[in-house]
Amino acid sequence: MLKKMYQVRHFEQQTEQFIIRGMIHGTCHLCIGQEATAIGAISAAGREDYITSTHRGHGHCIGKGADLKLMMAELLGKSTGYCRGRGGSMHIADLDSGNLGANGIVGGGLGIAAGAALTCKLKFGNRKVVLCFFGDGAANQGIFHESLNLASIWDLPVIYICENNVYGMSTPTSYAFNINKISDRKLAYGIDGLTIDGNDLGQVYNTIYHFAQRCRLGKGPVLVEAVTYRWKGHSKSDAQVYRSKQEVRSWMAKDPIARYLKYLKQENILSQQQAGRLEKQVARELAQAVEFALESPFPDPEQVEEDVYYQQEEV
Ligand SMILES: Cc1ncc(C[n+]2csc(CCOP(=O)(O)OP(=O)(O)O)c2C)c(N)n1
Repeated sequence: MLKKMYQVRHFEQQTEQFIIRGMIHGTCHLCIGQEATAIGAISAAGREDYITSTHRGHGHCIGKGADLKLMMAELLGKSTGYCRGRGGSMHIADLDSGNLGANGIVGGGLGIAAGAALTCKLKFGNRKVVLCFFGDGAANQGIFHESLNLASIWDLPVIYICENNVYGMSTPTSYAFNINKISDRKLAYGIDGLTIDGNDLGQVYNTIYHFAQRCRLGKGPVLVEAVTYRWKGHSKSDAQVYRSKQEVRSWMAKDPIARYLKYLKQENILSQQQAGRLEKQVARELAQAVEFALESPFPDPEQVEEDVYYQQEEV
């Protein structure tokens, strides 16, 4: 899990550099600071389980085992990327590994998750579960209510994971909600759920592991609110006038990676040197991904319409 959190952090830092250099076209949302929620939750579920992601989805994709080379190529619009360079940062999907897709529509994954969970129930007898990630802003979309209600009445195996990173663009959750805990909305749907510290990898892992077991017993969906924070602006163009530097610094002091490292050291599981070696290994992997992406060709403009329209097979 530490390696995966390093992968997310390094991938995002490199991405930020590409953004600054104007090499990423379209928008791009960084999840630095939120690593523990994505990695803890996905690591707790099984390889055969599904995820739906968001516009801030690099951590979820890496958690599900995405190839950094293909991810970086996609971000740079190259033909070797996950969507052959057509999707960019917000549209990385890998159906083979159970990643049902990042999504540019706020709340878009909530409907997909209910559908996928219905398949899990009918086809796999609840053996597989769906982890549905969404932001606090998405929890105020109509689809949130429809998806949770349907999943509840049909006992679908979905773990709804609301990543409350304190803002929906520039709107603080304290303004957008009249409740203290987003997980309290579980009451409206007759399901279980709770609010956890999304920067505490162990807490995220244990919570999702527990609920995944419950889902597999056919006990229906749950709503987990993971409280975390994005260190960077909402997207490429965000002057961040809505928050103070001191607030950002106070959350940076709760760095989920540093916190997990401290735990590993305290418990004599990993030394400082071992952690350093692991981080260097990740940096090397990322350098290879960057090299691959930079050397890859852009898609041929002649093929721009390929895969956009459905091709009816001849009968
Ligand atoms: C349906 C829809 N409405 C509005 C937008 C524009 N938009 C993009 S991100 C965003 C804020 C989302 O906030 P949240 O769900 O809390 O996720 P976060 O960005 O904090 O990770 C908005 C309004 C969109 N992409 N889709």
